[in-house]
Amino acid sequence: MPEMKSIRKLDAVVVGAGFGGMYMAYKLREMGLDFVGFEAADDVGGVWYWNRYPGARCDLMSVDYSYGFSREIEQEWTWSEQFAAQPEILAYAKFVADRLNLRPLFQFETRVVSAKWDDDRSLWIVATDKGDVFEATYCIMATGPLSVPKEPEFGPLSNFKGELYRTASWPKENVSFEGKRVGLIGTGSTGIQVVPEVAKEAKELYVFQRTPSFTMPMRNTKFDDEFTSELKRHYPQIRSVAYNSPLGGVRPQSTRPYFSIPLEQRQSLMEDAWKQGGLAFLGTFSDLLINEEANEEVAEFVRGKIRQVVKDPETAEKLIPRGYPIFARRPCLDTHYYEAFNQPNVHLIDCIGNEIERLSDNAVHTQNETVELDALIIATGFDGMTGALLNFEVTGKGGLPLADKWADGASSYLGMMMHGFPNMFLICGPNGPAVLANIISLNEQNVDWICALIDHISETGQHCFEVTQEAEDQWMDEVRSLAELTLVSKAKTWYTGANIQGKPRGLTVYTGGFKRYRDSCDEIAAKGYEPLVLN
Ligand code: N01
Repeated sequence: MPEMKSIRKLDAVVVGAGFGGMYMAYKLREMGLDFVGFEAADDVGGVWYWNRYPGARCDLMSVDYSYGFSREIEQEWTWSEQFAAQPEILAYAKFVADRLNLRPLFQFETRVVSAKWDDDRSLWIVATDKGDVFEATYCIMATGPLSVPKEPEFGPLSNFKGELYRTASWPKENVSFEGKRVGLIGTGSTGIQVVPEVAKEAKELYVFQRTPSFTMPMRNTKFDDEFTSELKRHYPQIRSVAYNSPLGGVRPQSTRPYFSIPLEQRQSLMEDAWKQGGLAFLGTFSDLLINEEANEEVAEFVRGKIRQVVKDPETAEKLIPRGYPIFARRPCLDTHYYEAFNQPNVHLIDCIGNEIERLSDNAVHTQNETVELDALIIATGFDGMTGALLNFEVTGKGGLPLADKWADGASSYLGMMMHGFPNMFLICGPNGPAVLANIISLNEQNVDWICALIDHISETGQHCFEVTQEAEDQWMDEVRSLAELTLVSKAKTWYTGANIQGKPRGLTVYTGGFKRYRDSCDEIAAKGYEPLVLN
């Protein structure tokens, strides 16, 4: 343990300098609060700082996946394409940090190691790995839903003595796979983006796939000057549509149920959606996440496309997802993923019934085969939603560890607060719409709502809030009953904790959509924050 230094008293601490933490820091400074932000990385960007693997790209449109709070930033920043790649998104985060002078508000390369509520003095005691201790009225967790990578079951990874890369902490230096035998484990959104890029370079690429994902062509496009100036003229309208939509983004929505039109018309609309790319399917029919039969027909259509693209029928059958609804796992958007399997240097290793057992000096050993490699890429996903918050010591009233509160599953109010954890805010926490909505819109909405509550508390002469157990239970009932209406919980995913051994199962996402969620939050504020006890 580092030696403890002096204690600094603050109004607030903010943990994380991703898009949520950056906007929170900006707002707190505007409000004149005394606070410090902490960030483990040496710069801003959060998930986009760490995930700099080849092919990393956002599958939400760049104009959506950007801040709407500053008209100046909207006008000064120019996106180069419809779906921005990681370097451009990280450059955007840095641009915002420079433009708003946010970096002095953070201590970089600093991890928070504990956050403990002091019952007697009603404040948070926050300690860092630098040995600093802070006492703060508010503790604001902007730790992100996907910041702690999953440790795969076949570990330890250090058993492999060749070049080892994790997509979630990719090196800053250029990595060359030229002339190398490369293995890739994991075929979620991340692995699917890696495959076509590494396939261009590697001598051989072995893709270890357990559950095949449904992926659709992204069909990304570059923006020209004319389009960009039109876009910039229309930002207010774009934001308004986004904030009033279920996804918090400008994505086509449909009110047409799948079976409301004849088969031929359905087929023709699906062909159009496939040609259009992106998530056009979700804008073509309204009920794909609630009607199992409709969902299965669309899934079968996509399976047919995989058979058309992948030339080797045996490989195509292995790549075809079965046994769970399409869109129940996060729908992936790819650029020539299936096409990559037509290259002679790309090999699919099916891990169904052939689990990866262990790594050795220079190989991956599955139950049935040994694959010798020079380099190995791990893209096995994240301990989503709760991982970051359980990664250090967080204790609430009466010394209650967060891990105990969440022993049977993460519970919260609006994904922003928890009974037993007064004056703590979560930005995009579990049981809010994060991961099913545009997280930048949600970050902004959460931060604005939290800051309005902080203002309200100080205006009413109070300094402490806590959500009641009753209100939290009611919110969790709503989260659960909405989840039962959708097919989202019918797949084994990180959404439900099913990717981590021993993690409590259950969908920790509010599935009512961004607009309905925002309305609920606004209503609570309009009624004077009744479910919160202020003192
Ligand atoms: O992680 P995942 P991800 N043996 O959990 C496999 C966001 N994101 O990093 O399903 C063999 O989806 C696992 O197989 P299985 C996005 O929200 C966004 O790809 O457990 N395989 C699966 O194939 C996304 O949902 C963008 O059978 C093993 C893979 O690893 C989230 O990040 C881009 C294994 C993990 O897939 C996570 O995506 C990228 C084992 N022992 C990511 N253990 C955008 O574009 C795990 N796997 C915005």
